[in-house]
Amino acid sequence: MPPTEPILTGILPASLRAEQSGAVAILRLDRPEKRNALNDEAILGLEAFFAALPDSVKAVVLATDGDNFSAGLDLSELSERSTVEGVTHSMMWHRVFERIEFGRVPVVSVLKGAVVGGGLELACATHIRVAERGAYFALPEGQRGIFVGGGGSIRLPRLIGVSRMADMMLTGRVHDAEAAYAMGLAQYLVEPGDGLSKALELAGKIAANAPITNFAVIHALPRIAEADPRQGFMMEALMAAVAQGSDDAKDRLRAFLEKRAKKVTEF
Ligand code: 1HE
Repeated sequence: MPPTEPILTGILPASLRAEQSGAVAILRLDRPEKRNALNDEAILGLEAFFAALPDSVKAVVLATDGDNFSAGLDLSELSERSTVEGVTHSMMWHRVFERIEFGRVPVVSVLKGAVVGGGLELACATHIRVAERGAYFALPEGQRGIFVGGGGSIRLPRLIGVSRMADMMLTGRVHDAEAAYAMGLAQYLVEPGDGLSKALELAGKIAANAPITNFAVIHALPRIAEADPRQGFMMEALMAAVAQGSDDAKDRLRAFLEKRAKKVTEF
């Protein structure tokens, strides 16, 4: 792995820090004493990070300090909020998480310890989730008398279905990493402590893809998947033509035909 350099130090709050290693940026939630509970400062810090991402970054790893991914919404900020403030607050989370999901580069998250409430919603806004054994997944909103507000009702049912999400919210059910992996909450399951290295390995591969392919996977694929199939087929055809027409695609296809590229089994 290339050496890491701190980046964006001037714009990140104390609860976040970022470094860059080659074409991969590592953003860390750094408030372990509060289990990386997400206060407004952290959410706006995430937004600032993705807005200011250097052009040289081609993939991001979202990791955390301490033993947990995130305990979700910082409950100490919740109690005095009016209804209107509550709507505005939720819409702020939506804006920031959309910036992650529909940003410039793919994001790989490293899930360990608590992946709870808004922490799980944040994880679901990333593109690839690597879960360490020992991670646990829950939506305690039901028990706290609140509701998800970070896009969870949109993103979680796509991954696990409405019935499993309803069960988590109604009963407070906690899923271990193995169950979460089996139901599709995470695409990778690794041993405790191996999450960051796996995420960096994956981010390195992603960063080496043609930018047009990463763009298509982030921006076109989810829209096509949710479109009326008649529109979807057309969008797919157009996206395929745009990608195939790029110089990058032509170079890569030529490299394969001239036996200079890796085979599928060698990636
Ligand atoms: C917090 C938070 C938090 C911990 N907001 N301060 N999320 C929840 O309902 C989860 C609430 N947290 C917990 O159930 C537990 O903290 C955990 C199971 C995640 C971790 O337990 P543990 O034993 O490792 O830590 P702890 O001793 O409970 O917490 C350590 C400190 O972090 C403690 O503060 P301290 O000053 O007493 O040391 C906790 O108060 C603090 N802490 N979690 C504020 N969440 C957009 S809508 C999203 C809606 C939601 O996310 S709802 C789910 C909220």
